[in-house]
Amino acid sequence: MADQPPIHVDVVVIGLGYVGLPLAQGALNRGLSVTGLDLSTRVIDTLMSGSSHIDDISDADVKKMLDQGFMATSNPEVLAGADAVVICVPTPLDSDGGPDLAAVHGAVDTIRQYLHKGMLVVLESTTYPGTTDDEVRPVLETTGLIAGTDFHLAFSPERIDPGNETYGIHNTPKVVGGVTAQCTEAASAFYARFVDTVVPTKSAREAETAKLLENTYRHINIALMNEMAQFCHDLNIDLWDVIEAAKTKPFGFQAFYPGPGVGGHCIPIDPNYLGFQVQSKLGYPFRFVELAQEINASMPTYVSRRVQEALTAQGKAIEGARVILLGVTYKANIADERESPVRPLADELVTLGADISFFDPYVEHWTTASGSYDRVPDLLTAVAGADCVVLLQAHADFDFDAIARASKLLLDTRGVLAASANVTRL
Ligand code: SAJ
Repeated sequence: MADQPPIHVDVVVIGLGYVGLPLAQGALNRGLSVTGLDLSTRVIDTLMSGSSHIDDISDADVKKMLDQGFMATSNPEVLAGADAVVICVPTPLDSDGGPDLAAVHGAVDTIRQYLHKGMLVVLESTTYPGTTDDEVRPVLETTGLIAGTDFHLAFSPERIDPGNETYGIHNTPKVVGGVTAQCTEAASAFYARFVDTVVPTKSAREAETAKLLENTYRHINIALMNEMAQFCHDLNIDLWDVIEAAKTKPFGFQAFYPGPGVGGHCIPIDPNYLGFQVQSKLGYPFRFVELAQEINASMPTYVSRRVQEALTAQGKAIEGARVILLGVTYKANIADERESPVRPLADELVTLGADISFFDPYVEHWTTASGSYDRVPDLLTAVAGADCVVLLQAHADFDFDAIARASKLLLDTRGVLAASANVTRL
């Protein structure tokens, strides 16, 4: 119908994944009207049928969102009536390890077609410093509208921690940086409507870089623990005990832990954005990130070597050994398998000739480069029948003591069990 005024909505969220959907939910719960825009008809149909496709939002949550007026659509015309639009699309790495901003560019081009005076545009997708100023702003200003005058443009990093039951959208401080001071003010006022604490930065660049600092900090400190785990084992030092002692220091120390590698859609990926920017813009490497990436990525191979070593100590060859992997997601207590280090571990073990199986309460069927697996039907029976059990994700559903009792040999990569005759730790 021509000349119908666009339907007003406070905010359109582009990208309804683990970042966009909780953001939409948070805004709805503080009385904003929200429409979700996504390219995936599967996501839209799932949400509009009252079901959730992500860990932290239940079906009941989605039904409540629909009752609050939420609508998911693939029709970008909803942007015509939006006071604000927040971009929450994925920013993976491309084949040569640089940032793949295709989804961001697509979202920005869509917004450009509906950009109108007074609109607030916020990018939340993790990216390298300068993206908002140099990649988003110019495209939007081809409309003739000027950022800071006719519309507002800012960056605000997402701080979703999947599975975190303490911190959510309302009580996690929100960093906000605009391409102009007025943009920072406008974006801060927007978020203040549903986030308890808003932290304005000097500009979008500082907000973009703050996110990368947060995740690079984690990435590097995890790598430090992973490297220490290797030489502490060789020096017969119990690193888990070392960490428990060090963390008694009430200031100046935060505990990180070794593990089978670093998974997820953020920690193994985001620091490379900073490394990419430094190398491509300045011509020299961000050495910390490169070293951390190398160490974290080597952990699956290291764990496979530790399995082989443990079997050898029991006079068993890894060739033909039955090895069961417990926990194949990327971290405990969630179903997400993205970038999980357990896949490369499985492939290494298969290459060494092991006969692998898996159990994970969140995963029924699992595929790696070396094969497809169904979850073993009975955990303790499978554990008792295995030559080596590898605990990889310490899901709260596991009865660790029962598993240890049933195991001939168990390699604990998460330090949840005490070392004993049949239990060895990373
Ligand atoms: N890991 C370790 N040792 C540690 C901590 C983590 O091996 O001491 C591993 C985990 O097993 C996992 C990976 O690193 O495979 C990432 O762990 P994570 O706890 O950082 O989990 P993410 O990536 O789901 O969530 C993180 C957020 N986590 C926390 O702040 C605790 C945060 O960095 C970001 O808000 C979020 O990524 C994001 O979206 O950027």
